[in-house]
Amino acid sequence: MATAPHTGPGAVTPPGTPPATLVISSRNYSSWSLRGWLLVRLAGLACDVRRVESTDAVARAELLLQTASIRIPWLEHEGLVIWDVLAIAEYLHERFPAAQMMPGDRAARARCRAISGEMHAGFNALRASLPVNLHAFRPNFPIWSGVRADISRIEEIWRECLAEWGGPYLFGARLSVADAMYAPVCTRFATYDVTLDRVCEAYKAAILALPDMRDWTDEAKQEPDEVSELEVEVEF
Ligand SMILES: N[C@@H](CCC(=O)N[C@@H](CS)C(=O)NCC(=O)O)C(=O)O
Repeated sequence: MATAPHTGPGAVTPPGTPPATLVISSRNYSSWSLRGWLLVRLAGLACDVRRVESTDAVARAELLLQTASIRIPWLEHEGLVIWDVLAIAEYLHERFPAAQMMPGDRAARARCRAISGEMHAGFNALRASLPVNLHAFRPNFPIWSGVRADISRIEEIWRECLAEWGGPYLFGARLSVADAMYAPVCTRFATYDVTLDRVCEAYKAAILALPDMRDWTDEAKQEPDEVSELEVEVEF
């Protein structure tokens, strides 16, 4: 399903240029799609968004005709197909340096890459136990010890960045790739009513209040599909 191209104030594509396309799956359930979308918005790239159903066998076969990887999201831009959100982030940062998607300071940039990589590769307990579900609100959800360890580590990462770079975002006043990487964690913390310390709570609130997050969430709430495996209900 395509939506209107992004032509907002940050759009950098010259008029008349065919827009890029970001292929996503569910807005409600897909953390990776959300990250891809935020990265494109950070870059200010005018972009069509095409939503595909990757669990459908016919759709999967069609996808494989268009990209070497079945992984979603992927970005089509100027004849290239780029998949994997870190690759998309690095591509956009390189192609649109004026967007300053990474911090200007070398040490901050190194930290931004390190914590983005940590999110990309880890936090498996959190991912498995608290799936992204923007439709849902599950207060008093049981948080197992492995998930608690992931939450503690995320709070530590956020606290260090917010203390060192002054907030309100991880690297100061400008949003970065790292904020896009952790944005779905903020939605998880909201969905499962995870208690955070004051500093982390303020960061979560700042991310969830971003206009792009609100736009994405509004569209997610209009998506009719429900994936029963992800509608976790724990019984005691
Ligand atoms: N690490 C990948 C993860 C992408 C990913 O797992 N995407 C899921 C959808 S949210 C997917 O494409 N699943 C289809 C499949 O595994 O066949 C990234 O950075 O993009």
